[in-house]
Amino acid sequence: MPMVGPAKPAAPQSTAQVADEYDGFSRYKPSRGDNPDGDYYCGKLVPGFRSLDAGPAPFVAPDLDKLPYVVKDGVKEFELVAQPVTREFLPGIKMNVWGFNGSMPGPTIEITQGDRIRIIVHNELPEETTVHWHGFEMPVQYDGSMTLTQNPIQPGQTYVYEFSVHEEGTFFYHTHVAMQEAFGMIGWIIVHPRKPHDPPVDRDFGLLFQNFQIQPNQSIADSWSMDWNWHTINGRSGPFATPLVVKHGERVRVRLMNFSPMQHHPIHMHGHTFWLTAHEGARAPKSSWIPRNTELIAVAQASVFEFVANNPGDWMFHCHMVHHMMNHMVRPPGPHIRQNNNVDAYLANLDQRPAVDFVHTDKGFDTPGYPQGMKGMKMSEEFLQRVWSRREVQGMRAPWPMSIAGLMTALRVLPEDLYHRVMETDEQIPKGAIFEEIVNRFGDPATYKKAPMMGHHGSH
Ligand SMILES: [Cu+2]
Repeated sequence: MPMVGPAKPAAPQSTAQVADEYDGFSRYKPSRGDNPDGDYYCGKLVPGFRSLDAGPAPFVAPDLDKLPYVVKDGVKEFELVAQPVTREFLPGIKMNVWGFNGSMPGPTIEITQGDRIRIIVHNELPEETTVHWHGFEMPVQYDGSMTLTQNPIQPGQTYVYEFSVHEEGTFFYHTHVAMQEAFGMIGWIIVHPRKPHDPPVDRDFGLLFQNFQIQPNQSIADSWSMDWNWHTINGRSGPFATPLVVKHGERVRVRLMNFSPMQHHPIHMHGHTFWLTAHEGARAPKSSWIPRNTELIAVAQASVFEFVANNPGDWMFHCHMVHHMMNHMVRPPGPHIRQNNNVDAYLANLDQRPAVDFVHTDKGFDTPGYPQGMKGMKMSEEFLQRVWSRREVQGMRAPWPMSIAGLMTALRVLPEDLYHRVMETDEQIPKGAIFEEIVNRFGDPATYKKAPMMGHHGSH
C-alpha cells in the first residue's frame, strides 16, 4: 500500500514555535532524533510532502536542459550530436569545449526503469568517437567501448544504440575517448524507479563536477595537463552556478557526480546532516545508509543523499579542496622573495656570487608562499548583473558572489512565503532582504549586521 505523507503541519514563523514531530526530530528546526537506530533519526525516513502516488519528483540539474525524445514502436528515441561547443563558465567567459547538442555537459536523459531506449548518435567532431552508457547492464555490442566492442563512429557518421533499462539510479553517458572526456563530453542519465522510492522526496537535484586546465587568455582546455584551474558544476563556475532553492520542511534528494579527469571532490553541505542513500549503480538498502555532512566523490562516481531541509537560510554547498574553491588560478609572475630586487648582477657574476639578501620588510613574507598576491576574481558591472539576473539568487546578501567561486554553490532553504516571493513572483526584492527576514524569524537579529551594499547593479 503506498505510503502517504502526513498532513502538513502549519509552517512555523520562528524557532520558538517549532515542536518535534518525529521522535525528537522536526522537519522545521535543526534537530537530531532520540535514537540512532530509529526510523526518524536525523530525518532518515521523514517523508516529503509529495505523495508516493504522484510518482517521482522531476529531476533538476540546474543550468542544464533535458534531451527531448519521441516514442517509436514503444521505444523512447533520443538524438545526440557529439560536437565542439562554447560554454560560458562565468558571465562573459566563454570556453571552447566539447559536448553534445550545443551543451557541455550534454543535455540530461531522464527515463523510467523498464524503458527501452534508442539513442541516435551523430558525430560532428573532427575525429572518431563512441558513446558509452556508464553503468548499464546491456548487450555488449552497445556498450560503446571504442574498438573493444564497436568500430569508432567516424566524423560525419551516425551510429544507433538501443537497449532496455532494467536498472534504476544515477547514470551518465560519456565519450569513450580519454582526451575527449577531458574536454567535457558527458551527460546525465537519470533512471527513475518503476515503483517510487519510499520515503518520497519533494526535490531531486543533480550537480555534476568537472575540472579543466585553461591557461590565461586561452579558451581551450589543456587535456595533457595534470593540474586544473577551472572548475564547473553542471558546466558553470560559482557564482554563476545556479543555487538550489527549496521550501523549509521539504525532503530533498541531491545526486552528486564527479567527471573530473583526475581529481576527487569532498563535497560539503552546510547547516544540515544528510543520509547517503545510493551511489551510481543502485539504491542502497536503508540499513546501510550513513548520515554525513561531507561526501568524498572519486572520479566517475556518483553519490546520492537525502535530507529534510529543516534549517532556513542560504547555505554553502561546495567542494572542500581549497584550490577547487577558486578559478583561473595562475602562478603570479615575478620574484616571490626578492621583491623589487634585480637579479641581473647576481646572474652576471656567478663566480663571485653576491650575497643573497633575505632581508625583507614586508610581513607577508614571514610565511613562505603566502600571501601570493593572487589577483581577485574580476567582477565587472556586467558580470554582477548576470549573476544577479536569476530569480534563484534574489534577496541574498549583497556580497555573496565574492564567497562562492569554482566548485561552490548555495542551498537556499526558504519558508513558504519567502519561497513564493523569490521563485513565483517578479517582485523586485532588495539585496539581503530575504536573508535578513530569515535572521529575524529564526536567528538572532540583535547581533546581525547587514552587509555593505556593494555591487548594487541593475534594478535589484
Ligand atoms: Cu574538488
